[in-house]
Amino acid sequence: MNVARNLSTADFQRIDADHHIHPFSDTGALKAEKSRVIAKADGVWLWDTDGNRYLDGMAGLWCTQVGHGRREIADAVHRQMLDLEYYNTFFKTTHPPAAELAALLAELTPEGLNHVFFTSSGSEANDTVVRMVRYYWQLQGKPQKQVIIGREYGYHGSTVAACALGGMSGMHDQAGMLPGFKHIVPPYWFDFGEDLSPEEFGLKAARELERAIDAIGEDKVAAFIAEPIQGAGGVLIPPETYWPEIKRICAERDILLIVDEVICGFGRTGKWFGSDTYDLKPDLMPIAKGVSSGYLPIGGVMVADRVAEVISQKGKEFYHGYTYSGHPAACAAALENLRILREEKVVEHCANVAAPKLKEKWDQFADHPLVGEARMLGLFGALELVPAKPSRTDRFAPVGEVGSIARDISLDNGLVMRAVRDALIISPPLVITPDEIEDLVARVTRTLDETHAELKRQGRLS
Ligand code: PXG
Repeated sequence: MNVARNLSTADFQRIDADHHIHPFSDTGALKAEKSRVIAKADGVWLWDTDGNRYLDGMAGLWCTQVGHGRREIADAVHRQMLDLEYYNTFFKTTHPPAAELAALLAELTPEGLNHVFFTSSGSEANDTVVRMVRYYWQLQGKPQKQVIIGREYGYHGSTVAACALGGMSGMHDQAGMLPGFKHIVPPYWFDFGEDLSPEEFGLKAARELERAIDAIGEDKVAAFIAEPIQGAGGVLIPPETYWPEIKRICAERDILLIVDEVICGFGRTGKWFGSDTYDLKPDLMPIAKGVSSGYLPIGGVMVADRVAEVISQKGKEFYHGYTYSGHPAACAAALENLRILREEKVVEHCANVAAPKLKEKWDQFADHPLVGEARMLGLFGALELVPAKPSRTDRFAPVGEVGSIARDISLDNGLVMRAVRDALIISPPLVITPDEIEDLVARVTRTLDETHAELKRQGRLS
Protein backbone atom coordinates (compact mmCIF):
# COMPACT_ATOMS: atom_id res chain seq x y z
CA MET A 1 0.00 0.00 0.00
CA ASN A 2 2.82 2.39 0.85
CA VAL A 3 5.20 0.96 -1.67
CA ALA A 4 4.82 3.79 -4.18
CA ARG A 5 6.23 6.36 -1.79
CA ASN A 6 7.92 3.84 0.41
CA LEU A 7 6.52 5.44 3.55
CA SER A 8 5.43 3.53 6.62
CA THR A 9 2.36 4.27 8.73
CA ALA A 10 4.63 5.98 11.27
CA ASP A 11 6.11 8.15 8.48
CA PHE A 12 2.66 9.26 7.34
CA GLN A 13 1.65 10.01 10.92
CA ARG A 14 4.79 12.05 11.49
CA ILE A 15 4.64 14.18 8.31
CA ASP A 16 0.91 14.65 8.82
CA ALA A 17 1.32 15.75 12.43
CA ASP A 18 4.12 18.13 11.39
CA HIS A 19 2.32 19.78 8.49
CA HIS A 20 -1.40 19.12 8.32
CA ILE A 21 -3.95 21.22 10.21
CA HIS A 22 -7.06 19.04 10.39
CA PRO A 23 -10.68 20.19 10.32
CA PHE A 24 -12.55 20.08 13.63
CA SER A 25 -9.53 18.65 15.42
CA ASP A 26 -7.44 19.57 18.43
CA THR A 27 -4.11 19.94 16.62
CA GLY A 28 -2.02 19.67 19.79
CA ALA A 29 -3.80 16.55 21.02
CA LEU A 30 -3.67 14.98 17.57
CA LYS A 31 0.13 15.20 17.50
CA ALA A 32 0.28 13.06 20.61
CA GLU A 33 -2.48 10.65 19.58
CA LYS A 34 -1.44 9.62 16.05
CA SER A 35 -3.97 9.70 13.21
CA ARG A 36 -5.41 6.65 11.54
CA VAL A 37 -4.16 6.59 7.97
CA ILE A 38 -6.97 5.35 5.74
CA ALA A 39 -5.60 4.13 2.42
CA LYS A 40 -8.27 2.05 0.71
CA ALA A 41 -12.02 1.60 0.63
CA ASP A 42 -14.51 -0.71 -1.02
CA GLY A 43 -18.26 -0.98 -0.48
CA VAL A 44 -18.90 -0.34 3.22
CA TRP A 45 -15.31 -1.19 4.20
CA LEU A 46 -12.22 0.92 4.90
CA TRP A 47 -8.63 -0.21 5.40
CA ASP A 48 -5.84 1.67 7.13
CA THR A 49 -2.17 1.50 6.15
CA ASP A 50 -1.60 -1.31 8.65
CA GLY A 51 -4.26 -3.41 6.94
CA ASN A 52 -6.89 -3.03 9.70
CA ARG A 53 -10.42 -3.17 8.33
CA TYR A 54 -13.30 -0.95 9.52
CA LEU A 55 -16.98 -0.94 8.69
CA ASP A 56 -17.68 2.63 7.57
CA GLY A 57 -20.70 3.38 9.73
CA MET A 58 -20.57 7.07 8.77
CA ALA A 59 -20.55 6.71 4.96
CA GLY A 60 -17.36 8.77 4.84
CA LEU A 61 -18.86 11.89 6.39
CA TRP A 62 -22.57 11.26 5.76
CA CYS A 63 -22.02 11.15 2.03
CA THR A 64 -21.02 7.84 0.45
CA GLN A 65 -24.54 6.70 -0.48
CA VAL A 66 -23.45 4.15 -3.13
CA GLY A 67 -20.52 2.86 -1.08
CA HIS A 68 -16.82 3.19 -1.78
CA GLY A 69 -14.83 2.10 -4.79
CA ARG A 70 -17.39 2.27 -7.60
CA ARG A 71 -15.30 1.99 -10.73
CA GLU A 72 -18.10 3.40 -12.94
CA ILE A 73 -17.80 6.77 -11.21
CA ALA A 74 -14.00 6.81 -11.55
CA ASP A 75 -14.38 5.89 -15.23
CA ALA A 76 -16.97 8.62 -15.85
CA VAL A 77 -14.69 11.21 -14.26
CA HIS A 78 -11.72 9.93 -16.28
CA ARG A 79 -13.67 10.20 -19.54
CA GLN A 80 -14.86 13.70 -18.66
CA MET A 81 -11.34 14.83 -17.79
CA LEU A 82 -10.08 13.67 -21.17
CA ASP A 83 -12.85 15.63 -22.94
CA LEU A 84 -12.91 18.76 -20.82
CA GLU A 85 -11.17 18.75 -17.46
CA TYR A 86 -12.22 22.29 -16.60
CA TYR A 87 -14.10 25.20 -17.96
CA ASN A 88 -16.17 27.78 -16.14
CA THR A 89 -19.90 28.41 -16.20
CA PHE A 90 -19.65 32.21 -15.93
CA PHE A 91 -20.26 34.76 -18.68
CA LYS A 92 -22.85 33.04 -20.90
CA THR A 93 -21.03 29.69 -20.99
CA THR A 94 -22.01 26.18 -20.04
CA HIS A 95 -20.81 22.65 -20.77
CA PRO A 96 -22.59 19.32 -21.26
CA PRO A 97 -22.17 17.81 -17.76
CA ALA A 98 -23.36 20.96 -15.95
CA ALA A 99 -26.41 21.32 -18.21
CA GLU A 100 -27.27 17.64 -17.91
CA LEU A 101 -26.87 17.58 -14.15
CA ALA A 102 -29.01 20.70 -13.72
CA ALA A 103 -31.83 19.06 -15.68
CA LEU A 104 -31.51 15.76 -13.81
CA LEU A 105 -31.59 17.49 -10.43
CA ALA A 106 -34.73 19.36 -11.49
CA GLU A 107 -36.29 15.97 -12.26
CA LEU A 108 -35.22 14.22 -9.04
CA THR A 109 -35.82 16.94 -6.47
CA PRO A 110 -39.31 17.72 -5.11
CA GLU A 111 -41.86 19.39 -7.37
CA GLY A 112 -41.33 23.07 -8.02
CA LEU A 113 -37.56 23.00 -7.56
CA ASN A 114 -36.40 23.29 -11.15
CA HIS A 115 -33.28 25.46 -10.94
CA VAL A 116 -29.85 24.93 -9.44
CA PHE A 117 -26.91 27.14 -8.56
CA PHE A 118 -23.77 24.95 -8.39
CA THR A 119 -21.15 25.09 -5.65
CA SER A 120 -18.37 22.77 -4.52
CA SER A 121 -19.66 22.12 -0.99
CA GLY A 122 -22.55 22.42 1.42
CA SER A 123 -20.94 25.41 3.09
CA GLU A 124 -20.68 27.28 -0.21
CA ALA A 125 -24.29 26.30 -0.90
CA ASN A 126 -25.37 27.91 2.35
CA ASP A 127 -23.34 31.04 1.71
CA THR A 128 -25.13 31.17 -1.62
CA VAL A 129 -28.43 30.83 0.25
CA VAL A 130 -27.68 33.93 2.34
CA ARG A 131 -26.74 35.92 -0.77
CA MET A 132 -29.76 34.72 -2.72
CA VAL A 133 -32.31 35.24 0.02
CA ARG A 134 -31.21 38.82 0.59
CA TYR A 135 -31.12 39.53 -3.13
CA TYR A 136 -34.63 38.06 -3.50
CA TRP A 137 -36.07 40.35 -0.85
CA GLN A 138 -34.31 43.37 -2.38
CA LEU A 139 -35.94 42.54 -5.69
CA GLN A 140 -39.29 42.23 -3.91
CA GLY A 141 -38.87 45.78 -2.61
CA LYS A 142 -38.27 44.60 0.98
CA PRO A 143 -34.51 45.07 1.47
CA GLN A 144 -34.95 45.28 5.25
CA LYS A 145 -35.87 41.58 5.36
CA GLN A 146 -32.42 40.25 6.22
CA VAL A 147 -32.60 38.13 9.37
CA ILE A 148 -32.39 34.37 8.93
CA ILE A 149 -33.66 32.19 11.76
CA GLY A 150 -31.98 28.81 12.31
CA ARG A 151 -31.80 26.40 15.22
CA GLU A 152 -29.43 25.54 18.05
CA TYR A 153 -27.38 22.47 17.15
CA GLY A 154 -28.17 23.18 13.49
CA TYR A 155 -25.18 22.65 11.20
CA HIS A 156 -25.00 24.36 7.84
CA GLY A 157 -21.26 24.43 7.23
CA SER A 158 -18.10 26.13 8.32
CA THR A 159 -17.61 29.19 6.13
CA VAL A 160 -18.36 32.42 7.97
CA ALA A 161 -21.98 32.79 6.84
CA ALA A 162 -22.76 29.06 7.06
CA CYS A 163 -21.36 29.03 10.59
CA ALA A 164 -23.68 31.91 11.50
CA LEU A 165 -26.67 30.08 10.03
CA GLY A 166 -25.81 27.06 12.17
CA GLY A 167 -26.43 26.90 15.89
CA MET A 168 -23.17 25.47 17.18
CA SER A 169 -22.23 27.77 20.06
CA GLY A 170 -18.61 26.55 20.17
CA MET A 171 -18.17 27.64 16.56
CA HIS A 172 -19.77 31.03 17.25
CA ASP A 173 -17.46 31.54 20.24
CA GLN A 174 -14.40 31.12 18.01
CA ALA A 175 -15.69 32.77 14.83
CA GLY A 176 -17.59 35.66 16.38
CA MET A 177 -21.27 35.96 15.60
CA LEU A 178 -22.47 37.96 12.62
CA PRO A 179 -25.48 40.25 12.95
CA GLY A 180 -28.67 39.13 11.23
CA PHE A 181 -28.88 35.54 12.47
CA LYS A 182 -31.03 34.09 15.24
CA HIS A 183 -31.43 30.57 16.61
CA ILE A 184 -34.39 28.86 18.21
CA VAL A 185 -34.66 25.65 20.21
CA PRO A 186 -34.18 22.44 18.18
CA PRO A 187 -36.89 19.75 18.20
CA TYR A 188 -34.68 17.64 20.47
CA TRP A 189 -37.12 16.07 22.88
CA PHE A 190 -34.57 13.89 24.69
CA ASP A 191 -32.60 16.89 25.95
CA PHE A 192 -35.08 19.76 25.85
CA GLY A 193 -38.48 18.09 26.25
CA GLU A 194 -38.74 18.44 30.05
CA ASP A 195 -41.95 16.76 31.18
CA LEU A 196 -43.80 17.27 27.88
CA SER A 197 -44.72 14.39 25.58
CA PRO A 198 -42.72 14.36 22.31
CA GLU A 199 -45.85 15.57 20.47
CA GLU A 200 -46.43 18.47 22.87
CA PHE A 201 -42.77 19.39 22.72
CA GLY A 202 -42.75 19.26 18.90
CA LEU A 203 -45.48 21.92 18.84
CA LYS A 204 -43.73 24.03 21.47
CA ALA A 205 -40.41 23.93 19.59
CA ALA A 206 -42.10 24.86 16.29
CA ARG A 207 -44.00 27.74 17.88
CA GLU A 208 -40.68 29.26 18.93
CA LEU A 209 -40.38 30.23 15.28
CA GLU A 210 -43.60 32.21 15.52
CA ARG A 211 -42.38 33.90 18.69
CA ALA A 212 -39.01 34.72 17.14
CA ILE A 213 -40.67 36.25 14.06
CA ASP A 214 -42.86 38.39 16.33
CA ALA A 215 -39.93 39.44 18.49
CA ILE A 216 -37.73 40.43 15.52
CA GLY A 217 -40.59 41.78 13.38
CA GLU A 218 -41.93 40.00 10.30
CA ASP A 219 -40.76 42.91 8.14
CA LYS A 220 -37.16 42.10 9.10
CA VAL A 221 -37.20 38.30 8.85
CA ALA A 222 -36.07 36.88 5.51
CA ALA A 223 -36.17 33.13 6.07
CA PHE A 224 -36.10 30.09 8.33
CA ILE A 225 -33.42 27.45 7.69
CA ALA A 226 -33.56 23.88 8.96
CA GLU A 227 -32.35 20.38 8.21
CA PRO A 228 -35.28 17.95 7.96
CA ILE A 229 -33.42 15.86 10.57
CA GLN A 230 -30.46 17.57 12.26
CA GLY A 231 -27.42 15.46 11.42
CA ALA A 232 -24.22 16.84 12.92
CA GLY A 233 -26.31 18.11 15.86
CA GLY A 234 -26.88 14.48 16.86
CA VAL A 235 -29.42 12.92 14.46
CA LEU A 236 -32.29 14.85 16.03
CA ILE A 237 -35.45 13.32 14.60
CA PRO A 238 -38.28 15.78 15.21
CA PRO A 239 -41.55 14.68 16.84
CA GLU A 240 -44.31 14.17 14.28
CA THR A 241 -46.04 17.40 15.26
CA TYR A 242 -43.00 19.57 14.47
CA TRP A 243 -42.86 19.94 10.70
CA PRO A 244 -46.63 20.40 10.12
CA GLU A 245 -46.57 23.27 12.60
CA ILE A 246 -43.47 24.83 11.01
CA LYS A 247 -45.20 24.56 7.61
CA ARG A 248 -48.28 26.31 8.99
CA ILE A 249 -46.16 29.16 10.39
CA CYS A 250 -44.14 29.57 7.18
CA ALA A 251 -47.36 29.61 5.12
CA GLU A 252 -48.90 32.32 7.32
CA ARG A 253 -45.81 34.50 7.50
CA ASP A 254 -44.00 36.36 4.76
CA ILE A 255 -40.74 34.38 5.02
CA LEU A 256 -38.87 31.86 2.89
CA LEU A 257 -38.32 28.24 3.95
CA ILE A 258 -34.81 26.91 3.38
CA VAL A 259 -34.52 23.15 3.81
CA ASP A 260 -30.90 22.05 4.10
CA GLU A 261 -30.76 18.60 2.47
CA VAL A 262 -26.96 18.28 2.56
CA ILE A 263 -27.23 15.16 4.77
CA CYS A 264 -30.86 14.09 4.33
CA GLY A 265 -30.84 14.36 0.54
CA PHE A 266 -30.29 11.52 -1.91
CA GLY A 267 -31.90 8.73 0.05
CA ARG A 268 -30.71 8.99 3.64
CA THR A 269 -34.25 9.16 5.06
CA GLY A 270 -35.52 6.32 2.85
CA LYS A 271 -36.99 8.76 0.32
CA TRP A 272 -35.03 10.82 -2.15
CA PHE A 273 -35.19 13.89 0.08
CA GLY A 274 -36.07 14.68 3.66
CA SER A 275 -38.55 17.12 2.08
CA ASP A 276 -40.33 14.09 0.58
CA THR A 277 -40.36 12.37 3.98
CA TYR A 278 -41.90 15.40 5.71
CA ASP A 279 -43.86 16.77 2.72
CA LEU A 280 -41.99 20.08 2.64
CA LYS A 281 -42.03 22.62 -0.16
CA PRO A 282 -38.74 24.47 0.21
CA ASP A 283 -38.12 27.83 -1.42
CA LEU A 284 -34.41 27.07 -1.40
CA MET A 285 -32.81 23.68 -0.86
CA PRO A 286 -29.04 23.36 -0.36
CA ILE A 287 -27.57 20.00 -1.43
CA ALA A 288 -24.07 18.44 -1.43
CA LYS A 289 -22.53 15.19 -0.10
CA GLY A 290 -24.81 12.42 -1.48
CA VAL A 291 -25.26 14.15 -4.85
CA SER A 292 -21.86 12.72 -5.83
CA SER A 293 -21.57 10.21 -2.95
CA GLY A 294 -18.52 12.32 -2.08
CA TYR A 295 -16.49 11.02 -5.05
CA LEU A 296 -15.75 14.61 -6.02
CA PRO A 297 -16.71 17.82 -4.22
CA ILE A 298 -19.95 19.26 -5.51
CA GLY A 299 -22.98 20.95 -4.00
CA GLY A 300 -25.62 23.40 -5.00
CA VAL A 301 -28.78 25.26 -4.13
CA MET A 302 -32.03 24.06 -5.63
CA VAL A 303 -34.23 27.10 -6.19
CA ALA A 304 -38.03 27.01 -6.36
CA ASP A 305 -39.67 28.36 -9.48
CA ARG A 306 -41.35 31.16 -7.50
CA VAL A 307 -37.93 32.42 -6.30
CA ALA A 308 -36.06 31.77 -9.55
CA GLU A 309 -38.70 33.73 -11.50
CA VAL A 310 -38.27 36.80 -9.31
CA ILE A 311 -34.50 36.63 -9.74
CA SER A 312 -34.68 36.18 -13.50
CA GLN A 313 -37.54 38.61 -14.17
CA LYS A 314 -36.81 41.42 -11.75
CA GLY A 315 -33.08 40.92 -11.26
CA LYS A 316 -30.01 42.01 -13.15
CA GLU A 317 -26.63 40.37 -12.80
CA PHE A 318 -26.33 38.31 -9.58
CA TYR A 319 -22.82 39.14 -8.40
CA HIS A 320 -22.07 35.68 -7.07
CA GLY A 321 -20.21 32.59 -8.26
CA TYR A 322 -17.34 30.23 -7.64
CA THR A 323 -14.55 29.26 -10.05
CA TYR A 324 -15.65 25.67 -9.63
CA SER A 325 -19.43 26.22 -9.88
CA GLY A 326 -20.51 23.26 -12.00
CA HIS A 327 -17.01 21.81 -12.36
CA PRO A 328 -17.21 19.34 -15.29
CA ALA A 329 -15.51 16.41 -13.57
CA ALA A 330 -17.55 16.88 -10.38
CA CYS A 331 -20.75 17.04 -12.46
CA ALA A 332 -19.72 13.83 -14.25
CA ALA A 333 -19.20 12.12 -10.89
CA ALA A 334 -22.63 13.30 -9.73
CA LEU A 335 -24.33 12.18 -12.95
CA GLU A 336 -22.86 8.70 -12.66
CA ASN A 337 -23.65 8.48 -8.95
CA LEU A 338 -27.26 9.48 -9.62
CA ARG A 339 -27.47 6.92 -12.42
CA ILE A 340 -26.38 4.23 -9.95
CA LEU A 341 -28.81 5.44 -7.28
CA ARG A 342 -31.66 5.26 -9.79
CA GLU A 343 -30.83 2.17 -11.84
CA GLU A 344 -29.77 0.06 -8.86
CA LYS A 345 -32.77 1.30 -6.86
CA VAL A 346 -30.53 2.24 -3.96
CA VAL A 347 -33.13 4.47 -2.29
CA GLU A 348 -35.68 1.65 -2.48
CA HIS A 349 -33.11 -0.74 -0.99
CA CYS A 350 -32.59 1.74 1.85
CA ALA A 351 -36.34 2.13 2.46
CA ASN A 352 -37.47 -1.47 2.07
CA VAL A 353 -34.51 -3.61 3.07
CA ALA A 354 -31.68 -1.91 4.93
CA ALA A 355 -33.50 0.70 7.04
CA PRO A 356 -36.23 -1.63 8.43
CA LYS A 357 -33.65 -4.29 9.29
CA LEU A 358 -31.30 -1.86 11.02
CA LYS A 359 -34.17 -0.15 12.85
CA GLU A 360 -35.48 -3.44 14.24
CA LYS A 361 -32.07 -4.18 15.74
CA TRP A 362 -31.43 -0.57 16.74
CA ASP A 363 -34.66 -0.33 18.74
CA GLN A 364 -33.44 -3.29 20.82
CA PHE A 365 -30.43 -1.26 21.95
CA ALA A 366 -32.87 0.82 24.01
CA ASP A 367 -32.83 -2.11 26.48
CA HIS A 368 -29.08 -1.80 27.05
CA PRO A 369 -28.27 -0.34 30.51
CA LEU A 370 -26.19 2.45 28.92
CA VAL A 371 -28.77 3.58 26.33
CA GLY A 372 -31.31 6.25 27.27
CA GLU A 373 -32.81 6.51 23.80
CA ALA A 374 -32.29 4.67 20.51
CA ARG A 375 -33.61 6.70 17.59
CA MET A 376 -33.43 5.96 13.88
CA LEU A 377 -35.13 7.04 10.67
CA GLY A 378 -34.07 5.82 7.26
CA LEU A 379 -30.42 4.90 7.53
CA PHE A 380 -29.33 7.21 10.27
CA GLY A 381 -29.66 7.00 13.97
CA ALA A 382 -28.31 7.75 17.40
CA LEU A 383 -27.88 6.08 20.77
CA GLU A 384 -28.01 8.45 23.74
CA LEU A 385 -25.62 7.16 26.40
CA VAL A 386 -26.76 7.85 29.96
CA PRO A 387 -25.48 6.92 33.43
CA ALA A 388 -28.88 5.86 34.77
CA LYS A 389 -32.25 4.97 33.33
CA PRO A 390 -34.97 5.99 32.74
CA SER A 391 -33.98 9.57 33.60
CA ARG A 392 -33.41 11.97 30.69
CA THR A 393 -31.92 14.62 32.94
CA ASP A 394 -29.18 12.59 34.59
CA ARG A 395 -26.28 12.87 32.11
CA PHE A 396 -22.57 12.20 32.16
CA ALA A 397 -20.24 15.08 33.03
CA PRO A 398 -18.36 16.64 31.45
CA VAL A 399 -20.48 16.25 28.34
CA GLY A 400 -18.71 14.45 25.50
CA GLU A 401 -16.12 12.42 27.38
CA VAL A 402 -18.16 9.24 27.50
CA GLY A 403 -19.15 9.69 23.86
CA SER A 404 -15.45 9.85 22.93
CA ILE A 405 -14.63 6.76 25.00
CA ALA A 406 -17.41 4.81 23.27
CA ARG A 407 -16.36 6.10 19.83
CA ASP A 408 -12.77 4.94 20.41
CA ILE A 409 -13.95 1.52 21.60
CA SER A 410 -16.09 1.29 18.48
CA LEU A 411 -13.03 1.97 16.30
CA ASP A 412 -11.13 -0.72 18.18
CA ASN A 413 -14.03 -2.99 17.26
CA GLY A 414 -13.59 -2.12 13.59
CA LEU A 415 -16.65 0.14 13.31
CA VAL A 416 -16.56 3.85 12.49
CA MET A 417 -19.25 5.65 14.47
CA ARG A 418 -19.25 9.32 15.33
CA ALA A 419 -19.83 10.73 18.80
CA VAL A 420 -21.95 13.86 19.22
CA ARG A 421 -21.90 14.93 22.86
CA ASP A 422 -22.67 11.58 24.54
CA ALA A 423 -24.60 10.09 21.65
CA LEU A 424 -23.21 7.54 19.22
CA ILE A 425 -24.19 8.26 15.65
CA ILE A 426 -24.52 5.91 12.70
CA SER A 427 -25.11 6.74 9.02
CA PRO A 428 -23.82 3.85 6.86
CA PRO A 429 -23.69 3.71 3.05
CA LEU A 430 -27.22 3.16 1.69
CA VAL A 431 -26.09 0.03 -0.16
CA ILE A 432 -25.30 -1.82 3.09
CA THR A 433 -26.51 -5.44 2.83
CA PRO A 434 -28.49 -7.40 5.46
CA ASP A 435 -25.37 -9.45 6.32
CA GLU A 436 -23.33 -6.29 6.76
CA ILE A 437 -26.07 -4.91 9.01
CA GLU A 438 -25.80 -8.04 11.20
CA ASP A 439 -22.06 -7.44 11.36
CA LEU A 440 -22.55 -3.75 12.20
CA VAL A 441 -25.05 -4.58 14.96
CA ALA A 442 -22.67 -7.14 16.49
CA ARG A 443 -19.94 -4.48 16.60
CA VAL A 444 -22.31 -1.96 18.21
CA THR A 445 -23.33 -4.55 20.82
CA ARG A 446 -19.70 -5.26 21.64
CA THR A 447 -18.98 -1.52 21.80
CA LEU A 448 -21.84 -0.86 24.24
CA ASP A 449 -20.85 -3.79 26.48
CA GLU A 450 -17.19 -2.81 26.51
CA THR A 451 -18.01 0.86 27.11
CA HIS A 452 -20.26 -0.16 30.00
CA ALA A 453 -17.44 -2.27 31.50
CA GLU A 454 -14.90 0.54 31.00
CA LEU A 455 -17.17 3.14 32.65
CA LYS A 456 -17.69 0.79 35.60
CA ARG A 457 -13.94 0.33 35.85
CA GLN A 458 -13.53 4.13 35.89
CA GLY A 459 -16.17 4.43 38.61
CA ARG A 460 -18.50 6.48 36.39
CA LEU A 461 -21.36 4.03 36.85
CA SER A 462 -22.80 2.80 40.10
N1 PXG B 1 -25.35 21.44 5.73
C1 PXG B 1 -25.44 20.31 6.46
C2 PXG B 1 -26.78 19.85 6.93
C3 PXG B 1 -24.29 19.59 6.75
O1 PXG B 1 -24.38 18.48 7.50
C4 PXG B 1 -23.01 21.23 5.53
C5 PXG B 1 -24.18 21.90 5.27
C6 PXG B 1 -21.73 21.78 5.00
O2 PXG B 1 -21.26 21.00 3.97
P1 PXG B 1 -19.69 20.99 3.59
O3 PXG B 1 -19.68 20.22 2.30
O4 PXG B 1 -19.27 22.40 3.40
O5 PXG B 1 -18.94 20.34 4.72
C7 PXG B 1 -23.05 20.04 6.27
C8 PXG B 1 -21.78 19.30 6.53
C9 PXG B 1 -19.90 15.99 11.34
C10 PXG B 1 -19.76 16.78 10.10
O6 PXG B 1 -18.90 15.82 12.02
C11 PXG B 1 -20.87 17.15 9.37
C12 PXG B 1 -20.70 17.92 8.23
C13 PXG B 1 -19.43 18.27 7.80
C14 PXG B 1 -18.33 17.89 8.54
C15 PXG B 1 -18.48 17.15 9.70
O7 PXG B 1 -20.99 15.53 11.65
N2 PXG B 1 -21.82 18.34 7.55
